[in-house]
Amino acid sequence: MDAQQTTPLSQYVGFDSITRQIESKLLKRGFQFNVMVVGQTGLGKSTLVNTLFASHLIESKGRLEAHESPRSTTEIHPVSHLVVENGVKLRLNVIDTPGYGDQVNNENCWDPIIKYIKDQHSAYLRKELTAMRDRYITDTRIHCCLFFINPTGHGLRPIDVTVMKKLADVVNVVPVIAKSDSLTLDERDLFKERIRAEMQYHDIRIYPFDSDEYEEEERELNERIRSLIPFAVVGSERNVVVDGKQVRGRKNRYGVINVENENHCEFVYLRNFLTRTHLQDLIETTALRHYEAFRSRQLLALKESSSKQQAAQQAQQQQAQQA
Ligand SMILES: Nc1nc2c(ncn2[C@@H]2O[C@H](COP(=O)(O)OP(=O)(O)OP(=O)(O)O)[C@@H](O)[C@H]2O)c(=O)[nH]1
Ligand SMILES: [Mg+2]
Repeated sequence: MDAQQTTPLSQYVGFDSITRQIESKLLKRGFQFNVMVVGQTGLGKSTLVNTLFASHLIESKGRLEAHESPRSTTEIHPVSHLVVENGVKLRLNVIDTPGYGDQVNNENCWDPIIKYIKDQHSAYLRKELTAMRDRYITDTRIHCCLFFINPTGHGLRPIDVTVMKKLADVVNVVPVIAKSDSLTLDERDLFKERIRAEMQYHDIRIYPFDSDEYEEEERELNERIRSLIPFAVVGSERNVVVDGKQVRGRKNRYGVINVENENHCEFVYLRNFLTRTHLQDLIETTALRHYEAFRSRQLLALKESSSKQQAAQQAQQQQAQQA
């Protein structure tokens, strides 16, 4: 007898509603998104994060008044925030890091940052491997690392090349040109081109990656994003008034830079990219590419050490028998 029975196609089964089922489940559970900011000291990392997610996620101890002393991030500092938009929950973790590169000897100054990223992977793996694992593992893996480039107009510093390469091995790296209000539009375009060429030359593989798994449409979008990267951004924690409206901006002697104006800078491109077009893919790529690579390396090492242990035990037993 044929054990496999097929339902005639004329009979409606209803599994096509699965997309709605998945969607409503995902929406109810919400998304966990972890972003890290990395770069040289004083490039506006803390400021940009506060601009991106509007509310002051990172305690603003900023130099808002001239007499205040400048704040500086001194430790790796994760801040959690729950953002709700149209009933969709986004659990956002922002990991601010201290600027590097201002020491006489900058060797290995990136170690704590790389260690932090790897530690999140091993914490996840440990939870995955426990027999009584939780139904949902809290995800603290870094999904996106915004890398801040000094707006010198010249190019990348050797230390930036080193740090970016190390980061790209373990996390999705998205480079941005910091404080881009200090460049003219021509300088900015030239600088962007130069950075892209340098990244290619040094074989720094930044996000988004090209892969056959993407649909044609996604590949085209990624191609466009790659031609825009590094996003030239401006950050501000203060509102200024433009045409009677309050906007996020920076006011100087010559006028006002409206952070959200696409003619002024590419802040809006970065925000759309992070929150509208690539949020889910950044999360997925972290799991499928970076975490998977870490996981297989760890499991292989575990297997090797346990087979070494076994071999040693066998040798001991043999020795004992011979004695
Ligand atoms: N012109 C200009 N200044 C900026 C911009 N973003 C931040 N700043 C200023 O730069 C200074 C340093 O900003 P932070 O956000 O503290 O820089 P950071 O990179 O977090 O610094 P560390 O934590 O010390 O590494 C502050 O005075 C900011 O107001 C920008 O886009 N343009
Ligand atoms: Mg800071």
